[in-house]
Amino acid sequence: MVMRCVLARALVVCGFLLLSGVVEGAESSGTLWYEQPAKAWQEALPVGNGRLGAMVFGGLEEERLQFNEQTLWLGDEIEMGSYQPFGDLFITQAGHGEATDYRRRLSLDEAVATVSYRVGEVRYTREVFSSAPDQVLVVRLTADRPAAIQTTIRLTDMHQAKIAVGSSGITATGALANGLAYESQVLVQADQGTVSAVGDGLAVSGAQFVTVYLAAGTSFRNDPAARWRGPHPHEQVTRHLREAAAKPYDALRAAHVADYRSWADRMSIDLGPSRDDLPTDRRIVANQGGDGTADPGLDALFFRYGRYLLISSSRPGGLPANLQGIWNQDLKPAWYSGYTTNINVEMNYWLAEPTNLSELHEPMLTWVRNLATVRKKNAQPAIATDRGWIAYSTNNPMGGNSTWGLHRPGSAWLTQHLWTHYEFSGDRTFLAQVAYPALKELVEYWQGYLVPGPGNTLITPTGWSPEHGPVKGKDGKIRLVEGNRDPQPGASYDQQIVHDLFTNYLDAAADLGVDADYRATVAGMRDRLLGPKIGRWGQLQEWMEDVDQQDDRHRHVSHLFAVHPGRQINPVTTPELAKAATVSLLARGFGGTGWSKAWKICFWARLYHGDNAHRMLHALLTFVPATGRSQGGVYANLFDAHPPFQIDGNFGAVAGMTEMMLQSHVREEGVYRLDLLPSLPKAWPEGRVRGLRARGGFEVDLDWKQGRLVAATITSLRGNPCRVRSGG
Ligand code: FUC
Repeated sequence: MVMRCVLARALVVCGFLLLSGVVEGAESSGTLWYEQPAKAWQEALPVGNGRLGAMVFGGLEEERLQFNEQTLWLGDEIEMGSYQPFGDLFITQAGHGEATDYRRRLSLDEAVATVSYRVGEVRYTREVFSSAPDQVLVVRLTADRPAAIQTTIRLTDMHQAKIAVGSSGITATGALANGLAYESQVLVQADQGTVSAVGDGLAVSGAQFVTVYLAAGTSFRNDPAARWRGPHPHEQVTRHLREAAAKPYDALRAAHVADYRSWADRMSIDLGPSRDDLPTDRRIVANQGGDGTADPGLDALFFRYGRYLLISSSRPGGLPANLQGIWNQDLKPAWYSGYTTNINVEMNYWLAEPTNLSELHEPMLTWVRNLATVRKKNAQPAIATDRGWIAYSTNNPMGGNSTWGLHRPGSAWLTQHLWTHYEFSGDRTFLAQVAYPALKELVEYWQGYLVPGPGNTLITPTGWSPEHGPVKGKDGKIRLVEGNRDPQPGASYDQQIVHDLFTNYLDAAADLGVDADYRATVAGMRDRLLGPKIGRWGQLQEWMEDVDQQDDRHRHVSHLFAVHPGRQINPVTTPELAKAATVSLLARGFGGTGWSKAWKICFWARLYHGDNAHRMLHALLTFVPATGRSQGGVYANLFDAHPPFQIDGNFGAVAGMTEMMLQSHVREEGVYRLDLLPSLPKAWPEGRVRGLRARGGFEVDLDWKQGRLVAATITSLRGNPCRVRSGG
C-alpha cells in the first residue's frame, strides 16, 4: 500500500515534469533533497568512490566542490599528524543568482548529486558523482538550450601547491611537510563553444553540455614494508583523467551507477510511511518530538544513507573510513580526523558485515594488521610488549599516534573485527592465516599481563573505563572525573574485552581444530577472569569497587561492552546480568553525543528493548544547525553531529537498527542462533528487509505486520545449520 502510494506520486511528478518542465513534488524514498543551496559545509552533500570524495554545495553564482583524497595525511609511524583537506573546485556562473525552481538532491539509488534550477527561460542541471571504476570525480553541466552555458572553472589547493592552468586543464602539484607528494588535475570538455585559459581558471562559453573531470592522488602507499611511500601520483592522475575523458559521459555515468548498485542493491529496507514530500532539512525538524512514529521512512533513509556513506568511503585496497569518513575541510580537524580505538573506529565498521558489505570491511582489517606491524616494530617504550601489541587511543593510517591515552585492550577490541569477518564470511583461510594468529598472540600477551585479583580471580592491573574514572577527594568522597586515567585494576571494560578475546580465541581454535592443550589453558584463564558484578543499586558495575554513581551521564558506556559488541551478557543466558545492564543504561540516560546515542541503540536492541532502541534513534535524528553545539543529532545533510561531524554515529545507528531486526552473536554448541526481529519497536509496525547477513553465513529476508513476523527466508550460503529464535 505504502509502496503504491509512493509510486503513484512519482508518476504524477513525472507527468508534471513532461508538461511544464518544472521540478516539484515528492522525491523517491531514497533521496535527500533541499530547496536551497548549502550555506555551510554541514549542509553540502557528500559523494565519494571510497577514496576521492567531495562535498557538493549546489551554489548558483558559484558551485563549490570541496574535495578530499583519503591518503592525504600528515604524520608518520610516530607522529600523529592529521587528515588533510585537498582543495576546492569552483564553478562560477555569472547571472545565475536569480534562479527559480531550485532543487538539490542526493540520490541513494544512484549515488549521484544533482542541482537543477531555471534562469529566465533556461533550465540548468548539474550532476556530480565520484566514480570507482574510473577513479575520477565528474561534474556534468547541462542547459536545455544550445550555447546557454558560460562558466569559469577554478581549482584551488589547501597547501600552497603550484597551480598551472593549461588550455583545457588545471594542475595543482605539491608536497606536505612529511614529504608526501600530491597532485590534483582538472580537465574540462564542452560539446560546443570554447574552453580557454583565463587568469587562474578556465572559461567556457557557448556550450550546452560541459563535463568537468577531477582526479587526485598522493604518493602514499598502504604498506609499512614500503615505508608508506609509492611513486609520485602525477602519472596515475594523468592517466585516470585521460581515460575517463575518452569515454562518453553516459557510459561513465552508467559504469558508476552499476558499480554503486552492485553494493547498495544487496539489501533493501522498507519501514513504512515515508515523508518524501518534505525537503530533508524540514523533514528532520517535522519528525522531531512526538513518539517517533510520524515518519519511519526517515529511519529507513538514515539506514540507507549509512550504507551509502560506507560504500563511498571504504573500498578494498584503501584506507578505512576515518572519524569523518573521507570528508574533511579543516586543516586542524577535530581529533585529527583519525582512528580512535576506544569506540569510534570500531563503530565505523559494525554495519559492514550484517548489512551485506563484507568486502568493505577489508580496509579496517588491513589497517589493524598494519598497526600491529608498526607497534611491534617501533614500540615506544611506554607500550613495548614481549608478545602481541597494544595501542594508543588515537592513531593515524601509519601507526603513528597521539600520546594521550594509552589504550591497553584496544588491540583486542580491534582484533575482534578479524574474528567477526570470519564469522560472517566463513573464510577459513583468513581464519587460519590471519585472524587466528592475531588472536593468539594477544591471548599470550594477556596471559603474561593479568595478575591475581580477589578470590583467586585474574584481573588487569591497570584498567581504564573510557573516558573517566573515580578520584578520591580530600573530603574522602569519590568523584568521577572526565578524562581521568588513573589505573583502575579490574575495570569492567578491560575484563570484558579480555573475556571476549579469550572466547573468540577458543571458538577460533575449535573451528580450526588446533591447539587443544593451549585451548584448555585459555579456557581455565577465562573461567578465572573477574566477571561482571552487580552493584549496590542493582547496576552492572563499571569498576571493580562499587563506586558507580547513579547520576553519572558520561557519554561512554564502556562497561556494557559485554552486551555489545561483546557477547558475554545477554537476556537469555545471563538474565540477571542483562537486568543489571539495563539498570546501568537507564541511569546513563537517553542523551549523549552522536556515537554515544548510536551505541545505546545497539545496547537496547541487544537487551530486547525495541522501543528504547528506537527512542535513541529518534533522539539521534534531532536537527542540529551547522554551528549548533547541542549534543548528538544530525545536520541538514544527515551527517551525525557529535558535534562536530563524526561519521561513527551514522554507521553506528545503522548497526543498531540491524541489531533491532536480526541478531546472530550467540552461538550454542557451535551453532549460531538467529534472533529474528528481537527488538522491533512500536514505531515500525509494518516493514520488510531483504539481504541482511548473519554470522555462520546466512542471508535473511524478513516481513512483518502489526509488529509480528509474518515471513522469513533464511538462506544458508555455506550449508551450515542454524537455530532460530522468534517472538521470544
Ligand atoms: C573519544 C570520545 C570523544 C570523541 C573522540 C573522537 O575520545 O570520548 O567523544 O568522539 O573519541
